[in-house]
Amino acid sequence: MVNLTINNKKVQVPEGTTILTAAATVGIKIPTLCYLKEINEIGACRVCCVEVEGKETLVASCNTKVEEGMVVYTNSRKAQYARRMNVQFILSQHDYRCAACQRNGNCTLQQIASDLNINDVPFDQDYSPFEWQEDFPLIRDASKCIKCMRCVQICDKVQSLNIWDIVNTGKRTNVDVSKMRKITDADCAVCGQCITHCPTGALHERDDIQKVMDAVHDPDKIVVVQIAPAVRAAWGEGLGLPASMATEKRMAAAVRAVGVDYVFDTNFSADLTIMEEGNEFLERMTHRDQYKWPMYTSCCPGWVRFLKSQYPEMTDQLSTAKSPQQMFGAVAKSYYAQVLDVDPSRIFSVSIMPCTAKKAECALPVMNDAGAGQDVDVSLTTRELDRMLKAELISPALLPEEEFDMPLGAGTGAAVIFGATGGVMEAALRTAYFVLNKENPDPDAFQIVRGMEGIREANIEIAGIPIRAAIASGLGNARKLIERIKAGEAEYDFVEIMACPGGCAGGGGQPITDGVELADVRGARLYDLDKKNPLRFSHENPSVIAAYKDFFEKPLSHKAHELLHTDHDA
Ligand code: HC1
Ligand code: SF4
Repeated sequence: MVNLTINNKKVQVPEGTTILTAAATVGIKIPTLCYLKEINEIGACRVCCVEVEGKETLVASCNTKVEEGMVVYTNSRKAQYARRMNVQFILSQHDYRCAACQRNGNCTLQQIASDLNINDVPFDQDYSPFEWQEDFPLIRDASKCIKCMRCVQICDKVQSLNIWDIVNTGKRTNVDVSKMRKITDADCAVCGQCITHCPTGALHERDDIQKVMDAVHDPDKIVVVQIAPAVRAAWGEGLGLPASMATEKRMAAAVRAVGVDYVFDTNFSADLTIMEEGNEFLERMTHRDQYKWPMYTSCCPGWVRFLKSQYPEMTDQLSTAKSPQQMFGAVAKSYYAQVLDVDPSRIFSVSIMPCTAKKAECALPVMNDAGAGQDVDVSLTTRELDRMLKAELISPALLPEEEFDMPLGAGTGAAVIFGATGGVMEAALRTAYFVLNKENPDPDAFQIVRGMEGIREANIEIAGIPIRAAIASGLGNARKLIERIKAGEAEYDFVEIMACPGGCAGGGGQPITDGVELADVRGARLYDLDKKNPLRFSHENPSVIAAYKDFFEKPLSHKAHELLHTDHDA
């Protein structure tokens, strides 16, 4: 143990602890800006600087280790002066027109400037211009970048894609796409993890709210909205609603209050996905020799983009089942248009997703199988949902709860856990058990696949058939798993991969809570919703049963292939 004093308080911490962490153990808060625990501890912003007795210069507390007998002052005159000056320097290179910024009210730089009572910047403003390919779902606004390096490190260390790098030198130093590429030429998965870890508005999603509102106000359009499983676990965060208030039914009421025509649930098509993907897996198992193994889940578009760019030779190992988002879109403009007895071209299909990659997925040229334009016209993130509700002056706290519309608003507990890592696997195993044994298992029989570790394995036996399963979340973990498979060090039958750590609960489109990872808390909410749902098996979803009876006939039918499956090579 190491003994030191911080602000005259005696502190004892293990060797190797940083001053920042040591101070926190005795309740002393040091402001930080570029710091991201275990990912970015580079002391670049100098906001966490502190004075150490005997040292001439101030030190960054986030990456300076404690020493025996050290005497630290976190808020001496000198430290305070330097900290304020550093923030003022950063502001002088940042376009701080906060009122017109997506992160207004949720920006760490804005918060620190406010906390430090900075009300003027005594230096000339000099920031990089905003230049970007506007149509890409992910936007970098160089005028807001503070060179903290968090995005560089997240994409490199967690997602293993190295999309960002430092460019230029001197006062023109900035962060941009690495190797002088355009973002459209890089292998960005559009996972959005760099967005959720950016402390300012330098990275954000393309805002598509206006497209939705234009459709809402177009009398010829029938606006049909689907809401993804993981959105319900997080939408209240961006509005300051407590979890007890931010229920699924209040979310349905709030979205309806925007003026859309129907509020449906992606849980419906997550159940449909299980029917198609589960049966596809069993079909591949029956003709084992005709396929390469393992079969990979295909519902996460960040993961699909990753596989296609990093391991294109494995593309045919993806399940051909579309993601629930895309299945829903195709159903809305075919089966549901038929139910409503309207021309499918009148349907405007909107998804609300915890995800930025869904914006890229719905725009893929092949995602138009219903023959009425793109099957999903616009995909909004959870953050956009929150901003749209605010802009439409809707106060969810004042709204009574309402049901989803039917029939596409019915979902089971198996569907809602899609939003947590391991959930797709668990839902698929529940239904595979039923198909093979003609009876349901205990709904919690496969909870061995749950958890927050980045890579997990499970050996399961169903009706005497061994299934070797693996689950990974985070693209760096996906890469590790694939490399092991390629090297022959591991063999699996079925692998679930989600691009974001913790799955969609930790998605790149979720509300931003800087410095706090909430994927596990949100995931626990989804497991709770599963437990409370009277239906916990995808094959028991009454609307899915009706859709097969009235329209699709059976899983993997000709019509199902046409509308619910895709060719990932196309
Ligand atoms: Fe997901 Fe999915 S689970 S990908 O994380 O398969 O976005 O929530 O909607 O499509 O269902 C996201 C979540 C979501 C799809 C489903
Ligand atoms: Fe990297 Fe994901 Fe950001 Fe793309 S979206 S740059 S893959 S972190």
